[in-house]
Parts: sequence; C-alpha cells; structure tokens
Amino acid sequence: MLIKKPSDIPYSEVTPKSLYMNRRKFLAAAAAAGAGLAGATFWKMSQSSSPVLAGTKYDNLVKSPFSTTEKVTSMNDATHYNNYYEFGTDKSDPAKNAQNFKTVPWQVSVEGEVKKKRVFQLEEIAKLAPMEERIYRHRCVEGWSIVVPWIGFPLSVLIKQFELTSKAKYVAFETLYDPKQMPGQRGSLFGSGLDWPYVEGLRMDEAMHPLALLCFGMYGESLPNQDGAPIRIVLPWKYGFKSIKSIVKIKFVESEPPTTWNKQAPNEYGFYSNVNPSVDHPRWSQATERRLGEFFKRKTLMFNGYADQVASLYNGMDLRKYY
Ligand SMILES: Nc1nc2c(c(=O)[nH]1)N[C@H]1C(S)=C(S)[C@@H](COP(=O)(O)O)O[C@H]1N2
Ligand SMILES: [Mo]
Repeated sequence: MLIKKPSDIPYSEVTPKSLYMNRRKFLAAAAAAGAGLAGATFWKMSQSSSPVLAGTKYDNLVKSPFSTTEKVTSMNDATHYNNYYEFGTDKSDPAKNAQNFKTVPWQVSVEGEVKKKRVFQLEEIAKLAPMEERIYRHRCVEGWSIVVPWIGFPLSVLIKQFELTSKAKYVAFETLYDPKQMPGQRGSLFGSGLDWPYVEGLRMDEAMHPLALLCFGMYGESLPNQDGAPIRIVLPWKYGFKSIKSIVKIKFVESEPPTTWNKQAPNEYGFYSNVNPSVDHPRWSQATERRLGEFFKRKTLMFNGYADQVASLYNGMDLRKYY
C-alpha cells in the first residue's frame, strides 16, 4: 500500500512576508466578480480563447482581486515537483510520464441530481466566462507549498448553468480512467495501490464559494499535462489532494461522496481536508511548510491564509472531527 510521507525540498531563496487580502476587500471583489459573470450561458459564449494543447498561450486574462501578492513560484519548480499518481508516485514522475497524455478531444459528463444530464465538449465549458488569472497559495498535505498563477473562472459559473434537484447537496468529481495512457493505473509495477479512478468531492456551498476555481491553465498557458490538463479544480484553502486533475465527470449527489485519499487511509485523510496547522497528520506535524524555492520553513496558516473568506463555511463544526 502506498503511504504518503513528507518530503524535503531543495531550496534557494527567501521571500518577504506576505500580504493577505482583508475581509472587506474580499467581499467587494466577490460582488464585482459575480456581477461581471452574470448572464453567461452555454448559448451566449464569451470570446475567451479555449484551451487546447499544453503550451497554448492565453491573452487578455482578467486580473483577479483574489490574487495573493506573494512571490510566485518558478514555473519550473511548480510543474516539475508535484503529485499525479496516475503517472507515478515520485514527485518528478508526472512531468516525465504525462508528456504524451492525449487531452484533445476532451469531454466532461454532468450527471446525477440535475434536470438535464449532458456530456459537454471541453470547449463549451471553457467559453462560459472570461478567463481570469488567479495567484493562489497551494499547499500539499505532505508539507510543501507553491504560489501559482492559475487560469480559469469560478466553479460556480459552471454549476449555475444547471437546474439542480433539491437532492443536490454535494458534487463529486472523477478523473479519467485510462490505464493505457496512465501507467499508475496499471496494477503492475507502476501501481500505487490507489483505487482508480481518482475521485474527489465538495459540499455544495464549498463548490459555490468564489475561491473555488475551475482551472484550464497556469503561468499564462493551458495546463501542462502533469498539472491536470485539460481541466481541473483548484481549492486554495484545502490540501492539494482535493484539487482533482483531468476531470471527466461531475456528478451532483445527495450524500457525501467517497474521496480517493479518505478511502486509502480514513484515519489520515478526511472529507474536508482544510489546511489546518493545529490539527496534525497522525504521522507528522502540519504546523509548518516548505515553500518551493525558499530556504526557511514558514508557518502554515489556518485555511492556508484564506480564513477570512472561507471560515464561515465551517461555523459550528469541530475541525478536529471534520478534518
Ligand atoms: N487525479 C489526480 N489529481 C490529483 C492528484 C493525483 O494523484 N491524481 N494529486 C493531488 C495532490 S496530492 C496534489 S498535492 C496536487 C499536486 O499537483 P498540482 O501542483 O498540479 O496541484 O494534485 C492533486 N490532484
Ligand atoms: Mo498532495
């Protein structure tokens, strides 16, 4: 069985202490973003460029007020040290083994507690709203972190397209299952022991939160294969494994859906997986993190520094129990 463990990271520099958006600024930005996106439908598409092959450049990106002003991690560090177990368990495996992964054409099926179930071409989804650049902190449960300029628009934009039934309380996501292309999904030598396909989920209010990003690119380009091309989500207040890559299915469901790491090790990984420096992983502390490219470890912040924005989602919940 595969067991995650914290890893040490090469480092070279120190960046100044970060600035964080205050609550009032956040609320103003959320209102502005909502107003700007009203009226987007599948039939009235925006002119934003659609994602195709890895490396395709985006222009006219909308700058997001949700971006951190912290120093951005170098693209090389962020894209050559990460997890994508479908392509191997070593942090350098995804960049090597995902190179020939085929992401065109790509379909996403929308199912479950929704009036009109449908399969969408990726391009239809990508045109729902103007592409924004969002610079987010991103922290892996193993203790390393990065700052990434992602490209996408709120996940809520997509969800609002659907007429959901009253039973739609959670949304479940699924990654492609294709052992021919994804060596990590083969039971053999490459196998990681994970149950495939990779699955994740969110409570509906989490999925609708303005910070939850439906992501098509990073660093001004469409997503590199190792980062989840051609479509993934990014949830900056949660540990990295919630940000599921290469999504082919979105299903609205009534009860909490199974999630890959919770199935693998339920005592170590819960459904919520919010970044929380005061709740240790059973096998290591979560109090500090190593930012790729930095020398000193830094303190991990509650909800990864997004507490002002997201803490209210969890009011009244015991975060030790709902880890
Ligand atoms: N399908 C899939 N999604 C995944 C993973 C994976 O193995 N498979 N790994 C997760 C983990 S543990 C992390 S930390 C991030 C790392 O990649 P990123 O830097 O591109 O977000 O992807 C997440 N999404
Ligand atoms: Mo991770």
